[in-house]
This record gives sequence, structure tokens and C-alpha cells, in this order.
Amino acid sequence: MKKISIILFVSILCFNSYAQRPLISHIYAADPSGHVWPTDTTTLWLYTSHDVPGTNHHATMFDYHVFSTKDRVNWIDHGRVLSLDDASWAVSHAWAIDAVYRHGKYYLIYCMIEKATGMFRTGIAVSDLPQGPFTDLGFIKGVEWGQDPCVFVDDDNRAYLYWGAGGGCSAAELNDDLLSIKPETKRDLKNELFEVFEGPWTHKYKGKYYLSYPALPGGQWPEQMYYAVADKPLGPFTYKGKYIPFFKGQAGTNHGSIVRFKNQWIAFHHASIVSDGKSEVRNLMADFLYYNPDGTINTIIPDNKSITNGEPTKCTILLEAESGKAAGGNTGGTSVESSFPGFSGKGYVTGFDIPHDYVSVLVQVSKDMKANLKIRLSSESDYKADILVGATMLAGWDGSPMKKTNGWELVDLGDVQLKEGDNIIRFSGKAKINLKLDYFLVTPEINK
Ligand code: FUB
Repeated sequence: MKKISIILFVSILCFNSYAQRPLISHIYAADPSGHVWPTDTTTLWLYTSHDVPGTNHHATMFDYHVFSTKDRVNWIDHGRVLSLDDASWAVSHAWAIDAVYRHGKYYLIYCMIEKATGMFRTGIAVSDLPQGPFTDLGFIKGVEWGQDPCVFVDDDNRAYLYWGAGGGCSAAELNDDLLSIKPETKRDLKNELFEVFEGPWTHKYKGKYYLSYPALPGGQWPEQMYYAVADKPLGPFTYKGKYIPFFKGQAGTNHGSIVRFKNQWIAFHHASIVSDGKSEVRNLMADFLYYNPDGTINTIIPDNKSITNGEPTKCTILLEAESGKAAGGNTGGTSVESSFPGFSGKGYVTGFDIPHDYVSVLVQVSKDMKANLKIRLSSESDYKADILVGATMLAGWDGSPMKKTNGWELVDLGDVQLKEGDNIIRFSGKAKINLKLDYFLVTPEINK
């Protein structure tokens, strides 16, 4: 009897556990586009969509996040970088995205449904920094139903846009400013991409153009990742096979990107492991990708090694104070400056000269969780400050007098409680001279 109970218990455990390792667990994110920019080849960037906790529909998707790493184990979540509120032309569905570096600027290429037509459009937004936040520039002209965009820049610097949804896929060369396509170059790729459904991604390997995409095998969900190869960026493409077949824990959708980082090829995609199988709340995944000598891709079976050799990833949320307003927070009576050296990002927030001047940032997490909170600040005089996490004022940070600092200091505020979804952290201060706030650092307990 005892033996049977043990067998039963072990089988229940096995049945409920996943053999695959999520890349990031503190936030529901999907549709990852990986990039290594020529400006710094030591950093890997990931541009993703974001699923709202508790939702059962992709129509609720509202904003985008950026993540970065230098070693595949330690990650930074740079917070919200663009939302529906920033795109005056759009009404809903902040779905899959990509990013591109061009002429010294970073562009987010994304899709949302247009207010005027109810049609998916391919939006474009710009930033001076890879981590954003991004400023919307409208949508790319010449693209209709531009869901799931991806941009590929060839060695000759010509840029190409690929997009696709509902069983279709198209591509065209972009004009140099990325704001419109060259209509005469547009190609319909549907018949070259076996069982394609959506989400194209193009990369180059040994002189060939690889177009990978989520497909519906035999027209049936869930999606599986296929790829095709061409001699030219716009095809014609020849179907080559499946590179991520169905795996336990995957969502109804899959969507991926393929990128080379420090001489290793990585396939990013998504699953529903963190949400325990809820298909509309997805988590990021990554696996190493290997080519065979003939250029075909070795099938990937996601496992618990991921791209960290089995080590759990650690992810810290770094929210620059000066980005607060653009990234879902706010400012009241403060200003952004950059004259005092040693700041991170584009500057810092200062001008806390009237009681309750403040800066707030948005922290988004998948479920209720504890997190460590740190702030980086500098104050040339004693000051007063209070910090609110949601509706809770932090003990000790309730307007009590604080001592001036010796330049920039990272102050550990201990553990705070975050709730599922959106959390606003607000720093209010008052100082005689030069109180400056550089960033907020939030480390969710599950990521330590
Ligand atoms: O994330 C929303 C949609 O689900 C994407 O745009 C599709 O590719 C699928 O992953």
C-alpha cells in the first residue's frame, strides 16, 4: 500500500512538473525578438510583448518590455518601453514586435489595431538608447494588416520588412528611413512557407536567408516552429522543416527569433509553463540552436538546460527615474537633468524643492510576490523623503529626515510586497539643494 502511494505521489509530481526551464518568470511576456546591436556586441537584447495576468484573451495586450543580459544568466527587465497610450492612432492589441538599429537610433517595430480602420498596422517608434523608452512615429506606410512584423537588415544595409497573420506572410524592402515600404518589391510568401500561420523572423547564416515562422500543422493548433531558406532576402523560399516541434508546457501559440550572441546561436520562443498551461499568459523561453553541416537546423526539444546549462536565471527590474513618465509612471514638480556625472541611462530626476514633488515608476509582475527594493540617489543636503509602494508607505521612509549622501549611493530599502499586475512605486522628496534620483532597482524574490 505504502509503495503504491509513493508511486502515485511521484507520478502526480511528474505529471504536474515541466521538464522545460522558463527564461524569465516574474512577468508574463511573449513573442521575443533577440538582437545584438553593433554598438555593443557584449549585450543581448530581447524585445517582447506582455500578457496581462489573469487574462484569457490576447486582445488585452497593452504594452511592450525590453530585457537585456551580458551572460545569459543575469537579466535586466527595463520595464514598459511603449504602450497603447503612446500610439494615438491605435486602439488595441499590442501584439508581436521587433527592433532595429539604423543610422544611430533604435527603432521598435510593432503592431497594433488602427482606430480608423480596425486593421492591424505596423507601428514604428524611436529611441536613442536600446532600452528605450520609445517615442511613436506612426505606422509604416504601404503595409496593410501588418501583424507580427520583423525587420532584417542585410550586409549591404538594405532593410526588409516581413509580416504575416491568419495564414499569410508578405515581405518588402523598406525605404531608408523605415517609414514606408517600396511597393514594387512586395512579395506574397504564403505559398513558399508550408503551413505558415503568422510571426515571420529572418536571419542570415552562411550567405543564406532563413525565414522561421509559427505554423499550424495540418491546420491544427497548437503552433509549431518551421523554417524555410532562400538565396535572396525576399525569396523565393524553400521549406526546410520544423525546428521546434510541440513540447509539454507550450502555449497555443509559439513565436520566435534566432540570434547569434558571443558565437552561440540562440532560438527564443515562448510557452505557458509559469502560468501552468494557461495559453494566453505566456513566458519567455530560450534554447541553443545548432546547424547541421548541410545548413539545416537541428530540431530543438526544449529542456531544463535552456541557455544557462540548467542554472536558474536571475532578473532584476531596473527602472530609470528619468524614464518614469514615458514608461507608465509620472512626475510631479520635478525635472530631468544630466549635468551631475555618474548617472545611469539618460539622466536623473531632480528639482525636489516643494514638499510632495515626486517621481513614480511602473513595476509589472505576473503574480503577488515579495521583492527587494533599492534606489540610487544623491543629495548634497539633508533631505526628507517618503516612498509609496502601491498604497503602502515604507516604514522609515515616511517623510522622516535623511542625511545627505556622499555622491551617488545605492540605498537598500528591504523587502516590499508587489501585487499581481501593475504596481506604482512613488518617491517624494524635499531638499534644500540637489536631491537627485537616478533609478529604482526591484529584485523579485523568485529571481534572486
Ligand atoms: O502575442 C500575440 C500574438 O500571439 C502574436 O502577435 C502572435 O504571433 C501570437 O504569438
